[in-house]
Amino acid sequence: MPAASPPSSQPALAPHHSAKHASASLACDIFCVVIDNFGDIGVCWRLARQLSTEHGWQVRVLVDDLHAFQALCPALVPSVARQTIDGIVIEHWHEPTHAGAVLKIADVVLEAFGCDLPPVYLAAMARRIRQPVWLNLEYLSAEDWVAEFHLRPSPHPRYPLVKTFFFPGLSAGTGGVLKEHDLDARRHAFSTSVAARAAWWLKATGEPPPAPEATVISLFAYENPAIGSLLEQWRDGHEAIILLVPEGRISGALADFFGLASFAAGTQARQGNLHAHALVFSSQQDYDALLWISDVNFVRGEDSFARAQWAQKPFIWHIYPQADAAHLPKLDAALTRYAAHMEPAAHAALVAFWHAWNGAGTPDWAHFRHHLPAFHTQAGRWAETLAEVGDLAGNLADFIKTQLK
Ligand code: TRH
Repeated sequence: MPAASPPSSQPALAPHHSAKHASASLACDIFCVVIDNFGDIGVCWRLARQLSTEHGWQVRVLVDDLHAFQALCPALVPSVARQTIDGIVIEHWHEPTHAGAVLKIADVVLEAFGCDLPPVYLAAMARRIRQPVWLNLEYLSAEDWVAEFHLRPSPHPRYPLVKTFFFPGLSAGTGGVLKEHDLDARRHAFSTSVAARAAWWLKATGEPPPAPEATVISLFAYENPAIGSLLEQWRDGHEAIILLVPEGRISGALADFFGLASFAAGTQARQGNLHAHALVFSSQQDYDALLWISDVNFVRGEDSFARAQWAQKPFIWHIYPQADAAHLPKLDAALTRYAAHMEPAAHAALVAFWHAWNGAGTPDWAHFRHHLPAFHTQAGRWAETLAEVGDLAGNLADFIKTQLK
């Protein structure tokens, strides 16, 4: 517990929802700093939506970059400092000392990925009559140490507050990853509806669905030196490849390959057996359909990596690169869990391809392609294994209940 209470002559703050803490309608503030890309706000937004819709919490998201947010939530207006979308209050956290339009402390305070709470907010947390439950939501990692550190408390050095570390993970004893209650039902409904799939193709590419024998691949990745070789292999291979590329960091490589000025949404290009479409970067809710419609998914970072697992399709992960190659043990930890129990030849092909896509060697599509049926079986098996960990929002809500008793 804390070493000392903060010196303060200010009055204690009354909680929003004093008496009925453990009741359904908890107030929750999520603080998010966007480091880069879309994963920080992507995870926070998905969690916010789930806590609101499935757990009935009153959620507020304070985020420092509304433009990144708008990319995956098109209803958001970046110039508006405070707005409500789908029942969730969104505030532009415009400077580190800013703590929302009014200083209100929620029952549950989530700081995402180690961002520092505004000092004025932290001080008010300590003054609140009933202290909030304070969590730091960490980045996802499949490494063994995660279960050991999940839910570890960390007393604040000056305030009588305790922060708890909440670790997402892929194994028992961790917080799991986000999965909405209705996700499997939506996936099943889409995947079995000829009309829904045809409508998707028309909207995304302006074309009807491809021939059933074509292999459909979605490509969401950072810049990647291996892409040129892979595009050549797809172009020169024996099967028709339909490549679906949401506009982003890999688009420049597609433009170079096809000799185009850009590979902006709406562009399509063919060479040999490769037919590539540049797609609009969709809303976050619509991204799942791209994973469901594809036979193989290239994903990256954190949130799309998790969604690919729930999509139950073979996938290749471009892990977020870190200094000193700190990401490589994380890549291998994920492979160790995901590919456990695969037969050796398929296992070796998967490991080799993931490694090549992350900088070690040249990806061999024919080798990978040969094992697609095994990867498909594994994808379904793995989703069942991962579901046993429980979904992150549910695990988090369960933990909060234990703290508010
Ligand atoms: O954008 P990312 O590379 O984010 C990364 C990681 O989270 C990484 O761990 C973190 O350290 C770094 O950001 C700062 O990849 P990620 O996590 O998959 O996030 C992408 C989000 O974008 C995800 O929520 C899915 C969403 N998305 C759409 O909404 N529409 C799209 O068309 C696509 C392709 C993605």
